[in-house]
Amino acid sequence: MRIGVVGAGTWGIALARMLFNNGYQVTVWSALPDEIEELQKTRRQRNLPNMEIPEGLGFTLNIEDVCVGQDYILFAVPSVFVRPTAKLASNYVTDKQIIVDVAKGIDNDTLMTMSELIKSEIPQAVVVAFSGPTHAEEVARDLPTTIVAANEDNEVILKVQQDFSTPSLSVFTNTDIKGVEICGALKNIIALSAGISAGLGYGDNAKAALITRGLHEIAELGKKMGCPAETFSGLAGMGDLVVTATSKHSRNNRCGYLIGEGYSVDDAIKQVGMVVEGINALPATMKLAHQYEVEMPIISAVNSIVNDGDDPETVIGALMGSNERTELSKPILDLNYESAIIKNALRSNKGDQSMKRVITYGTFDLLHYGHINLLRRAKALGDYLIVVISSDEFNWNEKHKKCYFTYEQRKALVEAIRYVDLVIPEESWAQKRSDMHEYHIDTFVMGDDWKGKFDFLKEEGVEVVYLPRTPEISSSQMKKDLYDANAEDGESKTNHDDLNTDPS
Ligand code: C2G
Repeated sequence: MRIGVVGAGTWGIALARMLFNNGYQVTVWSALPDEIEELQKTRRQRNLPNMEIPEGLGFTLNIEDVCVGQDYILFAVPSVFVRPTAKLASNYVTDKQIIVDVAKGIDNDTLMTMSELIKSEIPQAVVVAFSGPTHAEEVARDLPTTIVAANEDNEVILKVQQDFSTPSLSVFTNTDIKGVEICGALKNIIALSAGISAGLGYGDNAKAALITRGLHEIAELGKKMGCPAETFSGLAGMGDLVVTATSKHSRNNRCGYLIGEGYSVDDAIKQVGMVVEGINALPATMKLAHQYEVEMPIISAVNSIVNDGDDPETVIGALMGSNERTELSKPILDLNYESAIIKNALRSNKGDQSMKRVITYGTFDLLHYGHINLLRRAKALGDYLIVVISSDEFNWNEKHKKCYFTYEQRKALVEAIRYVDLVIPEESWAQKRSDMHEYHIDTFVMGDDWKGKFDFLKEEGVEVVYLPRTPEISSSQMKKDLYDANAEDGESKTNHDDLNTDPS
């Protein structure tokens, strides 16, 4: 197996050594003659002084040598050099040759991820993102490490998993390459924030908060970009974020620390002496947040410190008082439904296998998603749902409602809903008490527009639950909207007729 490594930086060399020791023929390319010369002479990478570069590991200044005839090309250049380097390599890459990219970042001009950038310069290649909690310093010492190989084609990442796994490197696969790369790029910014916080003298509590809420911001952006949530709680997300934001090895963390201590951004970068990808990723990330309309308070805070020169203490302090502070991301309707499912599951786990029977009442005319939300959550409160639908007579005599659909039609519609087990007619207000006994009801449910009206049913030994209505929809609203729309339509039709009078 032959592997060409593009880039002789810390990570490129650490991986090259690992792959060479795994029995592969490995050649490393750099654009910098003095870097190659130093590596060949000292057999050391300056940031990995304790790691010996094996004799058989080759070096070259000719990019053709690390492309032609290689089973894999490993792209390990800093994000800002990915495009020019890919341009350079594109003539030597053959069709479907696999490029494994370890550069993390977002291209500032095009907002492309690194794999998209490489693909745009080398369309014939298959590009795999290789990203996870992988400090080069630890890989250099063969310490146990995990990483994710990501590409839409599962066959490809299974092949990479097989060829790149070693006794100390465990490769996981994930087809969500976009999510993996967004994580890899943005976690560096959160690591900066963790460093700034520590540099300000804040403790682990603040660090944990920044990591947790920082991951939430990244996941929110990813969700808007269509990425599955699992990626963000996975190795490329949570894993890489923890290792970057809490480790002394992390340049982003160290750079942030110096900024928190009061160094200027430029001095902090100089002091770190290596590329700080979190700073490079800021402009593109702010554009993405704007484009996808995602609130990213922590990333915006880092941006204002790094790029607007705002005072770190003031900015981080403002984060604590940020307005939106809830962890409830789902609409309340789903939360009720899910908590009821969990309660039910717990009940059945406790061996309480008795069938829990739920009942609800309504007209259900012009069936809409507000009704469905109600029925779905009612069903979640038990195992069997009975829906009592107002008969035509009851509606007219008692509710003074003229339904669009007859009882039979409304019954057929509601019976077709997968949450509903039985539909019976509601013929009087008074039948509820007896219904509770006749149907052995455990729980009575109504939308909270009826809150309090049926509490008396507790005397019949049932639980009374009022669930939040779906606020924006109602049958009467639908009738009104349809009426108004028809009225408007009628007007426009009249105007239209005028146009048609001219035979020419
Ligand atoms: N609902 C809802 N969200 C909406 C509209 C309705 O949650 N946007 C709920 C109501 O709160 C009610 C059920 O859906 O629990 C049925 O609503 P209607 O058909 O309007 O029933 P209603 O006319 O309120 O009749 O004896 C009780 C009556 O029969 C209830």
